[in-house]
Amino acid sequence: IMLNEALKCALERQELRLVYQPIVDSAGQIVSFEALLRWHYQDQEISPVEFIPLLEQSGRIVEIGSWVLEEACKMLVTLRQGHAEICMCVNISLIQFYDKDFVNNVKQVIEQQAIPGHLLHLEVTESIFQSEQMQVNHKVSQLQKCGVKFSVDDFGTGYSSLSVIQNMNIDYIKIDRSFIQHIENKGLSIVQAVMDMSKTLNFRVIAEGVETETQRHMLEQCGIPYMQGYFFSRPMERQDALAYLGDAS
Ligand code: G
Ligand code: G
Ligand code: MN
Ligand code: NA
Repeated sequence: IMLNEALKCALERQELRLVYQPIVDSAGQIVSFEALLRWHYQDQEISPVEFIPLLEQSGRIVEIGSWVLEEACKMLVTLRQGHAEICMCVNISLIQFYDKDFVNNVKQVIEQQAIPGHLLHLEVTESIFQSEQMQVNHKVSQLQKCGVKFSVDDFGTGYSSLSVIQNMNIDYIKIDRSFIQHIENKGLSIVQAVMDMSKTLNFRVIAEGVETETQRHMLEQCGIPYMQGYFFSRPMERQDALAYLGDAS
């Protein structure tokens, strides 16, 4: 309850900020950054795992999510100076996605920031596809018409049936880091199966949570085209991400 009260003022008090974690391709080049929300409250960093559910319960995730989208797109404008084709990945809560103004909100932000739609990747979880498939697919395709890409985050941890997966009209799947952690034993066949399935269903695959050279090497052997994780970089403050991209090129 206390955190809930404090959260109400977090945006006005400028306690919220975004950090950015790179995603690299098979040549090690940075292709995108994922924006991750941080809350600095009374000398502590509160994890999104704690405060996102509170924002979802109160419905304020819609307003905060819209702020995140705008901040991330402003950062993208800066990143594009010198890297015109770099992409920005933004996490979208289920509540935010289901909001009636979601599609217009996204369109508005990319128009205002003059961002080519294909540079914005929205990360959603499998759970959005569990109900009202027609409505969900309609929203997704309306934004895809503007070029916006959709990624399924934490793939493999939800409850999606194979038929739901087959009908997801999305662009990328991010294999959950739990499978990458176990890639040296059982995880490998899962990663291979996801890779095979993705070829048929036309998803591009991102491995998340890559922490070691062994994992990176095994994922490369599986033909995984994109990777993210502490092995490459932790999430960085805005200025550090800008410097990191500058140094990497
Ligand atoms: O960055 P970190 O590992 O602390 O993130 C923990 C969880 O919070 C992850 O599941 C991540 O997707 C989620 N998260 C981080 N930033 C955002 C955000 O801006 N919006 C939403 N909806 N979720 C976020
Ligand atoms: O659910 P989502 O994938 O959006 O979660 C992103 C979160 O995962 C970020 O908060 C980030 O801090 C965390 N993360 C990113 N890379 C790694 C990694 O290599 N290992 C671990 N344990 N966490 C990671
Ligand atoms: Mn994510
Ligand atoms: Na994830």
